Amino acid sequence: MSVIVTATASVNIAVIKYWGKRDEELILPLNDSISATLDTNVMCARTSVCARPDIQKNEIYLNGIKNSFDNKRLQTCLKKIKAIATLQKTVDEEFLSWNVRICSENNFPTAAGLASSAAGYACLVTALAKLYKIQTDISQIARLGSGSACRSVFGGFVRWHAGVKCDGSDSTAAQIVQSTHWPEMRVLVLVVADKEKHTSSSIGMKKSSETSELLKYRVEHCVPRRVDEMINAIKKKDFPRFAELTMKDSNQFHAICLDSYPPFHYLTDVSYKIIDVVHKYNEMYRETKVAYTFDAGPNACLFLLEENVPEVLGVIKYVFPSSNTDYVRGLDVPEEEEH
Ligand code: 2P0
Repeated sequence: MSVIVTATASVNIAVIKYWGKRDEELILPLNDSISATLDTNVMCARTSVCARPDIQKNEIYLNGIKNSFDNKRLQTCLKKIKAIATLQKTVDEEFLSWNVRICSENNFPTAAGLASSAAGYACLVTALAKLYKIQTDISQIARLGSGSACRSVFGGFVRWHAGVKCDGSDSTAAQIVQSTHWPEMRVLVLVVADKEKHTSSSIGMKKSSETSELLKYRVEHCVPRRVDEMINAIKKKDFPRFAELTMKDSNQFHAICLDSYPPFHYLTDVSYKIIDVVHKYNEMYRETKVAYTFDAGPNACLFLLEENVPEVLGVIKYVFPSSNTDYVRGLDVPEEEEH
């Protein structure tokens, strides 16, 4: 006897960044954040979980390679879901006592620093919730795996409410609009480097929370206003406003990294070149047609409308003649129509 379930979850790209925790154990953020979840099959994780009485110990395989299950965040997610299943009596006790074998795969290069943990944990938690048939807000459980994972539980544009409670029960994600709301929106992912980042997000956030005055200012004065403006821009499909807020928020996040002490940085010369190219392109048209955003690494995500994709790709090819566009994928674009 065995039970197998499979789930998928996609990478999300933050347009209002999450940076800094008020509680490291419960992964509670200092501020609300907003992201776009890429459509299924574009850049996603696929996880199967098998429960069987003859599995001796819990096991996890990532992209076909056996990893250690001795991972606190992974164990927390499994424990939490089993505890809810026990409480809700959704499955019998014998089934709950069986160990699990988890197999997770990404359809994009894990090493490229493209937020694989967000899609991975969102997918894992979705699969486990399905296995144990629990009915609950799973974004809160995905958050315990990796903060930004709570946003990948939903499609379209998503807001992670920081919440105010100490137990984290109001720190949860919610969809702002479905992915069908803005069908012309595209994302180009420019892989600048596929090396491991030198300062992990968790360590970087801790350093910034402890030392950056700019982070305090951002949390109090900038994010609340930007979140409202961003939601408005998304709902009205106001691309220039959306784009300006996205770029300013990315720039502020990277300024906070430099304002931390000792400072750290994620952007490289190539990242700065991309920033310059985007601003020059927008200036040429006297209109904001493309926006960049960078996470905890040098890779750029460009947001733009579908009608501008061919020209922008041409510009990228011109500025970076050796670039390979294999990994350039779009929001809402089915897999077979890669650019
Ligand atoms: C974001 N990042 O909003 C921001 C922008 C990176 C830069 O969320 O410690 O991997 O697991 O909560 O979720 C990366 O942080 O960190 C992140 P943990 P996570 O997407």
